[in-house]
Amino acid sequence: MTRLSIDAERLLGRIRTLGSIGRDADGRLVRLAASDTDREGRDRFVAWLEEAGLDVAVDRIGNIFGIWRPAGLEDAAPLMLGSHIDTIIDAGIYDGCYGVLSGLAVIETLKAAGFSPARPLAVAAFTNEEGVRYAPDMMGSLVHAGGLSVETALATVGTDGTVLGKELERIGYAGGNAPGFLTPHAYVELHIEQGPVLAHEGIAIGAVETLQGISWQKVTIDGKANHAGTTPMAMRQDAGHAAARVVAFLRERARASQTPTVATVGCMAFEPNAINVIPARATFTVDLRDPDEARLREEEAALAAFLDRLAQDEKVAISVERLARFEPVTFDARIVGRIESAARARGLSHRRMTSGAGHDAQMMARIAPAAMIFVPSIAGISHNPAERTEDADLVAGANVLLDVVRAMTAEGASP
Ligand code: HGY
Ligand code: MN
Ligand code: MN
Repeated sequence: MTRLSIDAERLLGRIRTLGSIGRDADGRLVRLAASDTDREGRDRFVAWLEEAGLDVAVDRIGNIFGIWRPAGLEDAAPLMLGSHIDTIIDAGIYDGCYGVLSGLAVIETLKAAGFSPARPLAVAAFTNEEGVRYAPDMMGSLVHAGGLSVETALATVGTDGTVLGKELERIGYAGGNAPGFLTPHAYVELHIEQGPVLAHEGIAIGAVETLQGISWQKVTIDGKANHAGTTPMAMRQDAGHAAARVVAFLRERARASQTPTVATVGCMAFEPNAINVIPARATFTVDLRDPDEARLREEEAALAAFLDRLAQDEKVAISVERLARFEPVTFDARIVGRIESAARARGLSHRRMTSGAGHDAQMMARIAPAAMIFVPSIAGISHNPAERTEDADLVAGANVLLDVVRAMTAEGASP
């Protein structure tokens, strides 16, 4: 089988073009789910799908699919590639977009080479993978996998008070297809690692075999506003101080645990948020993750117990809202093996690994054999405008994806 390669300049150019869409006045890349900038990115992606001659389909949660259905294969379940093109606030240009655009590049390369796949090929851009505006994250793929009803998802109220369904209508991506209308035969996602492992070890390809569990909660602490100057320390019900104790508790516990547990408080707000008023209310988010489900539950229980003690101690009221909860996932060993073989055949160093970040593959693994391919993130940086991956690594990852797809869609191949 002659070796094919993707059009590197076209892929790299598209990553940069998409990375230029959605810059705010300060030059930050912000394409939050169902926002105007998300629409611009979506429109650009759809235009590339149409140029490639793919069927374009959008479902009710706004997931976009580009589908290549060779004649005679119209009804066969596709091999699906994909990721997401929504971003966090002040994002890098590779997170999600790299996997979506590489999936498109793979399909274009195979079409142009006259390859006859044994099944259709599809590339997906899932709605709201990041979960920054609407929780939970990986929402579009979760709905596609049947883990969340589309009605519940569309009714989600965002951090800005908007309703997701109304926003999707407003930006023209409230599609007509029923969620899950396109059940894949298998799903493979290419993504930057977003962590330090591959870069630190000088390895080119990650064959991702597991993905850790994720627990997202919103905590609200209600104390009592009072004068910052006149209120003795012993008489305070200081919601701000109580919140700070939670941040310290989580970090110290995770660092002392000698386990892969990670804990992050990424958002925090005080009310009334005035320099000379003891905070009456503190609201913040807790992101807990662990590859082991039992340990993740232990961490959730330890936080709950700490909050109970804290409420007594600080004379505050504490309430918790669950925003997302996903158990760890094990990917399909056969596909992981194909990723390793493809890397080896191209002379690329590779290793098996787990994913610290959540991904759409985590949801798609509920309905089809799935796995992921990672490429190195320089200095392990991501969710940061300094996120970067060497062009050679980007191209190598896309070519490994190409080879895995060819192997998986050869006549008679199983995942
Ligand atoms: O949170 C995550 O891991 C992903 O970026 N949504
Ligand atoms: Mn991502
Ligand atoms: Mn991300």
